[in-house]
Amino acid sequence: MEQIITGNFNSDIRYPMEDSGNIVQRCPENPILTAKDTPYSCNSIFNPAAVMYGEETILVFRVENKVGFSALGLARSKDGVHFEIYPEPILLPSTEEPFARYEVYGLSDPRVSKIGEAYYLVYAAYSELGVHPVVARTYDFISFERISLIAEPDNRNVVLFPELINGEYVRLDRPMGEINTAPGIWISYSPDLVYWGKHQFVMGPRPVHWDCNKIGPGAPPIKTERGWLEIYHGVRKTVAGDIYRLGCVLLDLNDPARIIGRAMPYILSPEEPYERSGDVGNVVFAGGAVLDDYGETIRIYYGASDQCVCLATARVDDLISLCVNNVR
Ligand code: BMA
Repeated sequence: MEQIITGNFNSDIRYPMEDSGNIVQRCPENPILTAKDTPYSCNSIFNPAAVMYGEETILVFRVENKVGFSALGLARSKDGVHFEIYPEPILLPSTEEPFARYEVYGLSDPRVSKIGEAYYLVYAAYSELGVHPVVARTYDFISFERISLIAEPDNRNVVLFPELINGEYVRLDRPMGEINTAPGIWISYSPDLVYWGKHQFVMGPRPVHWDCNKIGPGAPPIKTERGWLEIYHGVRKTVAGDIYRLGCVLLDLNDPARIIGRAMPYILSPEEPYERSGDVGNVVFAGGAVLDDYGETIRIYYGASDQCVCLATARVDDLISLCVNNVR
């Protein structure tokens, strides 16, 4: 009797089973900072940048006040888990041109990179003209010198590599536009942090995957022997709203536009109550990562549900294996 086959079966079709397992471990004390810990009035603190400052870990995070505007706050810690918050926000929207007109609606999503002896803070400035990344320099996290507005709108999630590569400053960012409805990560180079060029597309969302609708740089790239480890965020849109997760990719040390490997599964997904619900539920959003144990482990600082500041750790080798074993 003739067999009736309904549908097309193709033995080449793969069902990927990669899993990041327990590579990334949440800090049991999460959330490590909330609005209740701030010495000033605010609605929420989240999306922290992180950097080592001598023996201390410094976080610079987004503070949203009760009017709905954001500025940047700071916290410091000797053990990387217990933080003391500076008595007032450290950076408010500028009142001086040429920056003031681009910052009227507030500042968000900072990242910090130490390059040489200076610390460079990059944040997203909001105004009716759109969202622009601004870079500022500091040596003490008390006074900041704004250097430049480094892209036209709309562009966000700029991370600076922590050293010059082939004599140039290098950044990853995430431009957004009308035609490209699935925004991805680009790279650009600069001799002075003011003039940027040699823009190149690095990677985009992957169809069907957890990062299928939008991706953006997360923490500034971490230098490892095998390449630059970049922890990025990926968004999947669902009928119930967006889900923000974290993934990782390894970029070539000498030519960071070249991908060595990109992990297939996410490494952190909203799971805990503080990640599932908040002002914007189902969001984990990393802005900084620092190395520990002579480079063997990494501390990832992230915002959860646009509400609070959290910490997770991982072994660097595990993240690298996840990237290089899943080249697709
Ligand atoms: C992005 C930014 C982030 C925020 C995320 C989730 O577009 O606004 O600051 O954490 O959305 O709401």
